[in-house]
Amino acid sequence: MFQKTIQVGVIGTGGMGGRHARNLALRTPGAQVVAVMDVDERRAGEVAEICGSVRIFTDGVALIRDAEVEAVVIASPDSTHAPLALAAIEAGKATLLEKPLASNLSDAEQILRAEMASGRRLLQIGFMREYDAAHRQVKDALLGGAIGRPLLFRGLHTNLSSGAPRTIEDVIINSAIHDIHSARWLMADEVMQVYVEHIPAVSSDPESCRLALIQMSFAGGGMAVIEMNVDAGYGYEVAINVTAESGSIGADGLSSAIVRRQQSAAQAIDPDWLARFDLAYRTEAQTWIQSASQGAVTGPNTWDGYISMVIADACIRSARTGQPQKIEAMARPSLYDRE
Ligand code: ISE
Repeated sequence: MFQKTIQVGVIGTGGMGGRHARNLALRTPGAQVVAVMDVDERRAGEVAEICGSVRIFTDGVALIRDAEVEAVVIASPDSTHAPLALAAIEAGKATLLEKPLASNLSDAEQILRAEMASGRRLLQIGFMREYDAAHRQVKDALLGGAIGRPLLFRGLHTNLSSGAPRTIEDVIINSAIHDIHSARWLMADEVMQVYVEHIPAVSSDPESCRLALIQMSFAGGGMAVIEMNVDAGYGYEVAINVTAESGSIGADGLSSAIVRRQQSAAQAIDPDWLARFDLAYRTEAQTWIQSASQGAVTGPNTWDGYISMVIADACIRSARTGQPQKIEAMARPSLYDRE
């Protein structure tokens, strides 16, 4: 099944990078983690040890250029994504890049253009929900065509708590970007217009965000509505539903058992995305390694990362101005047609 073992370098060993490193080193046939990078050497050392005493770097670009490293995971802070993605494209290495593609739209466009100029897809973007079994079932059912054309996507995304109040920009670019991608993926269409309203976390600060309501209109006439609640207080939830021409399909994403006792029914809710999408992250790593070993990167691509940023940018403008915003973007280059 695997052509060869792929030697991977992981940049960023925090929660997400550490999880990718462990999954690749311990649970992904065909992958070998050979290097990790973090500015926090102690943290990098801990992850390196779990991965089997691999080499430790403090410079991400040096790791990317290292001859032993054949494929790269970028899971460092968002502001480092652009220079590292550009270095990975220049080095011609298959890369799993955590979302968002970049921390701003102009960097995202620079990455898209650099990859287009290289003539091949090297980046896979970490929209891991595509590898979640419940999401996959919904997608497959829609592709099967039994309930007709999708008309409306509804998404619910909660975070247990936000700690300090988050800005509307952070909430859209860091959290709701997953839902924006899910809506495009499941509706199989591109977004034409967005309208966003939000409830501030701090009533005197309209830049803060407690809850955002995102509406989107698609080119083919479909619609989406997304509730992004960043301080839910009860748990981490991602639920989806698609209403189609002759039926509807959805998944609440809760896989825990329902316990009925004393006239009540209870179901555990995960605390965070690492728990909720544990299996999806493993499948994502396995699929990425498999495609990289065959010399082609599949899955969510740089276009998906870029257009999500274009939509996110319009969402932020809509929240700030109170006005619907049109999506202005180039047509999708054929390099990014999904397999
Ligand atoms: C976080 O950064 C993630 O990527 C999670 O998947 C998402 O659900 C969460 O809202 C983000 O803050």
